[in-house]
Amino acid sequence: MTAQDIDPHPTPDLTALYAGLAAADLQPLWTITEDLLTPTPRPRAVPWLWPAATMKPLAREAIRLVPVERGGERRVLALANPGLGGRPYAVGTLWGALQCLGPREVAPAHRHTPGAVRFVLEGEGVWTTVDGDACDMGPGDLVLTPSGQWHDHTNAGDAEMFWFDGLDLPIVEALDGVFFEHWPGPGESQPAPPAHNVSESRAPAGRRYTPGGVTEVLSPRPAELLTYRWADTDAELTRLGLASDAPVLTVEYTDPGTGASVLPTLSCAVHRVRGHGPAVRRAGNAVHVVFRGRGESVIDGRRFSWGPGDMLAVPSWTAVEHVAEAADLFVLSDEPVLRALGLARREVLARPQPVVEDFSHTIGRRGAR
Ligand code: GTQ
Ligand code: FE2
Repeated sequence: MTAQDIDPHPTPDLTALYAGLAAADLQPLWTITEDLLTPTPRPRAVPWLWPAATMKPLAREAIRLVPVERGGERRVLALANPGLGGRPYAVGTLWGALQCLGPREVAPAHRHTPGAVRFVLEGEGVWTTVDGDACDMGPGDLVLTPSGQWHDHTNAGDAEMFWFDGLDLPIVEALDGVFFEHWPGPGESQPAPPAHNVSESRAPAGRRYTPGGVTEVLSPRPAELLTYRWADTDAELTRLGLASDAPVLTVEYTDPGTGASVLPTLSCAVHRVRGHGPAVRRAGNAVHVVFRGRGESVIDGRRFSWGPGDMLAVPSWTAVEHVAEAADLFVLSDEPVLRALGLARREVLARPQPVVEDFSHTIGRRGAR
């Protein structure tokens, strides 16, 4: 609603008022309220899918052409949601990316205030050193890099390595809280750690997974446990699956020391899909990463079909439903932030959504997998 709409025949005084406001860097709420106080969230990010079949050949070319050294830094392909006007964000509040390392490559050490999680898609012989602890990475493992902790990535093997990176960078940026530092040396990496996976053996005894999702806890301290193994995640889902006949099972990774989400800003979970799930929408954004299996999702009326390594943007308050015979999706969301601020909302819709646009053959199946 513009001033012109409100009053199509303004008096000279009224025209002068609007001119005076603009000249004084003031905006009258009555002309802008509909874009600000929307009845429901209006994310600029759109439902989207990045196919592995498109990303992986480009990642391989990047391995061939762009060395990972100071200057090249990390070899990361950021998901840039087409609704976000060129910003390198998967959805409004979340960074999502495909990171890859070639054989024998090391990505230089650094630290930053945004927190990160890595969910491994394929490869072996790689570790991320987090404040001196070398966290080994294998397919399906989740490795945390909490805010402010030094980290570097080492591929000691002969294979290429691919993983999903999730960061709260857009949230920290919105708070004008981004700080970044290169490792001061000596060398480009932290000293070679004497032992690997120390955080796993020293972690508090609490539970590492919560069926459905963790409760209203904001973690009071950085996570001590930095790695969650796929074998444990899978076992938890299998146990849950035997006790339930729901078409979608969910476990959220849990900080065993506090019972909270893995990072103060980020929730990580896995959906095991084994049927036609309900249409669900929640306030807050998410990125879903296919780890295993093939299936289809409808997000706000757009249908996408997917397979291993594909990544999906699920913007705030868009209804999402998944259909698969047997598939595991890693889910990254900003849920802890909404919970901490009393803004969390979730709704299960009564029936499946009508498919308005079918994207399953346009972007879901480009090239060979
Ligand atoms: O691996 O440290 O996707 O600093 C974005 C920023 C990964 C990393 C990203 C980062 C990293
Ligand atoms: Fe980093």
